Amino acid sequence: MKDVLTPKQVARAIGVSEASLKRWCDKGHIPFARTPGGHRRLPISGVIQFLRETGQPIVRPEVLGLPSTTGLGETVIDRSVEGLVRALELGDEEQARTICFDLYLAGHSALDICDRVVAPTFHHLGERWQHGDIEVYQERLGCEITLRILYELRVFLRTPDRDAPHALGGTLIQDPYAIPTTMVEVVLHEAGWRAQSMGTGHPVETLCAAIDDKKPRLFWLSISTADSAEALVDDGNELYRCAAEKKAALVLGGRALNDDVRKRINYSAFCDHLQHLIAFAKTLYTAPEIQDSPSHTHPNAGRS
Ligand code: B12
Repeated sequence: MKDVLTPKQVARAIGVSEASLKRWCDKGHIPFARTPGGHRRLPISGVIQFLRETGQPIVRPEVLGLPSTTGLGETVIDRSVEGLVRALELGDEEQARTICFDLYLAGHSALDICDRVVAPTFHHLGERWQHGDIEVYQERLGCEITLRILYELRVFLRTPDRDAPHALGGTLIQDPYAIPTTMVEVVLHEAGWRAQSMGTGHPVETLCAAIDDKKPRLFWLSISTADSAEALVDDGNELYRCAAEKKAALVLGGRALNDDVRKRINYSAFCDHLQHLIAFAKTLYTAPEIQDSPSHTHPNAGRS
């Protein structure tokens, strides 16, 4: 995946002349920076936002680093789960990327893709593994592919403002589940936060050290598994103490956070889904509207 593109590359990808492309840049439809030599350079995130908002077809997606089948996938979110399950079971990375990126290009949010496509896909894969229908390697390969897709999706999103609040999070020491904490990072980033997942497997002391050092406005803990409810309650309360001291909101979520444990932990918010997290995060910070967003009509509209 290329982070920055030339006008020529983007023009080839969408099948227009370089001159038209440069004109759209100069009119503010696509953001760009100039090299010291004065050449335009277009961040992929701005190009993707332009394509989403205008519905401009992509004729050569591979030029943008997208799967060559981009545009041929499912754009109805609820029908995508089945296809993604199949693609991940087969280890078909290009197909899995096509499904996720087509949904995003069709205007679905990363939030919806995570909550309504990726999470149910993994719930299905878990059931299929439990019933002996798929091998462990298929589930694990599916995780690796999905993590790569989430990192790519993050590159497509608008870069948060420099002064946007910082969010930090991860999982505790016995919890190896990487997808949920990565998804939290992606959806907070989409909501305009400077969000960073620190990954999995942290002793609570180092999470507190991170809060001390980085002073995030929001700290999330994703809890997918716990060896002992007692240890989880102790760690959760310790984390809340550290977060409260630094005035960070502590948000908890994850499949292993059952009612019994939750009632014994202090927290600022508890969320079943990422959608709830974003609703809560908006009470703390709402990203300003983009001033120079491209027009919602096709840039060729009205031209012969
Ligand atoms: C992938 C996977 C693994 C991988 C994870 C690899 C990786 N790098 O992440 C590995 C190989 C580690 C693994 C291991 C095991 N697994 Co496993 N695994 C799964 C699987 C298929 C997907 C997990 C996942 O990523 N789901 C996707 C996420 C996004 O969905 P989610 O957790 O529901 O998250 C949503 C919400 O909870 C919420 N959320 C989550 N976190 C947060 C955080 C915040 C802040 C917020 C706001 C919201 C939020 O938002 C998300 C989106 O809507 C699940 C099936 C399932 N139902 O999830 C089984 C599953 C969890 N595993 C299971 C089992 C049994 C195991 C093993 C014991 C297998 C074994 N015998 O070795 C081990 C145990 C490992 C351990 N230490 O605990 C069982 C657990 C059963 C139970 N009784 O709880 C499950 C349910 C499969 C099944 N159906 O039997 N597993």
